[in-house]
Amino acid sequence: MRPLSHVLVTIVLVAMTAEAAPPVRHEFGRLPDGRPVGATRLENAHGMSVTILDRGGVVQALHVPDADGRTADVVLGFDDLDAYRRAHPYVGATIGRFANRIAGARFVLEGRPWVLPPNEGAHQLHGGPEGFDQRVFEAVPSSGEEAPSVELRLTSPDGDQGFPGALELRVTFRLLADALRIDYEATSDAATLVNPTHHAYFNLAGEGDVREHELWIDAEAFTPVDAELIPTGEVRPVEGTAFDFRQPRRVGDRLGAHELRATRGYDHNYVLRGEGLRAVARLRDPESGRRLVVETDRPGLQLFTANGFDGRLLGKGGRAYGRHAGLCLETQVWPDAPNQPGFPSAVLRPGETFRSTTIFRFPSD
Ligand code: FUC
Repeated sequence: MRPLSHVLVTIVLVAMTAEAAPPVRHEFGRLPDGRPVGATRLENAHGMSVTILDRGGVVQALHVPDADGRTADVVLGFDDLDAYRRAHPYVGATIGRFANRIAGARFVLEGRPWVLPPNEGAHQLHGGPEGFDQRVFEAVPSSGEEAPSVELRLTSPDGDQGFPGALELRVTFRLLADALRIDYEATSDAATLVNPTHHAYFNLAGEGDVREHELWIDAEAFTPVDAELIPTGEVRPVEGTAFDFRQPRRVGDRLGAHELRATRGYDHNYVLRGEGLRAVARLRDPESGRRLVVETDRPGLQLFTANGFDGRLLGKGGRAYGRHAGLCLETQVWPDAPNQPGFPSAVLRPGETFRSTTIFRFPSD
């Protein structure tokens, strides 16, 4: 017989934790060599759930209720592993080592030049031809004390995609009461670059496109780019341009502006105000009332409005993803930082631990 106090403690503990269901693991698919790829589903007591794939650290689905409790899947994605293995524009993926572009796929670090395999013309984009979006991470699910989570672990060997140093990366996805929190942690045995991000395409309506979504970005300036999307080094005020989201504006309002002609929409880095973990962007779908607040400790945010989508990309449930079917809010160090003297640093040195947090919050009030 257990003492009554023990039984009572057990009952209280069960009652306290009854809210957050433990993570559920399932097989999402198999790689050509037969290796299974797992998925972790996290769920909270407020009607939210998220599915995270071991391959690519992909957020495959993210269900969020609106004010009336109607739930929609607010990220673009695919139904099966084969679709993720085919070429696609980083849909829902964890990006590393270096998000966005490194001009000429080269940089100098501590006086030594490094040459990387390019994968966008002469440049390297999103970590190279075999970036972290294509890796199978080790998944460690946890019920957590307050929120269920899954930690994805990856060892990126010395020389991986041309980068120096063996990098140990941990990305923890945690489902809070009203948010998906992503924590990155990395160490390296040699000086290297680290600039991970998350490449979810959000659509708060769960259908159609995001032209009617209202967006606010806490940035007075952005980093203009050349024809190959490489920053010119300039930091330009958003005032009087199509880039100005200091007051909430419909995403579609200025998509036809001359400044966006070359990119056919937004594909630009914002210079975020402030420091530390702070709210940097807000997105709202007027139809459903669903809202997203992006909080991050990063200095930059890439707004990408799925400009090249043309309906040929078939997503979940066979839905054709057309132009502006979703938008990315990629928290990051500014693009090409390693080659731009005035830009924030992405250098990680041995003995240091890189830590960074981004929260995608869906306020319910
Ligand atoms: C964003 C953009 C790129 C690219 C990719 C799929 O990060 O900066 O231009 O199209 O997404």
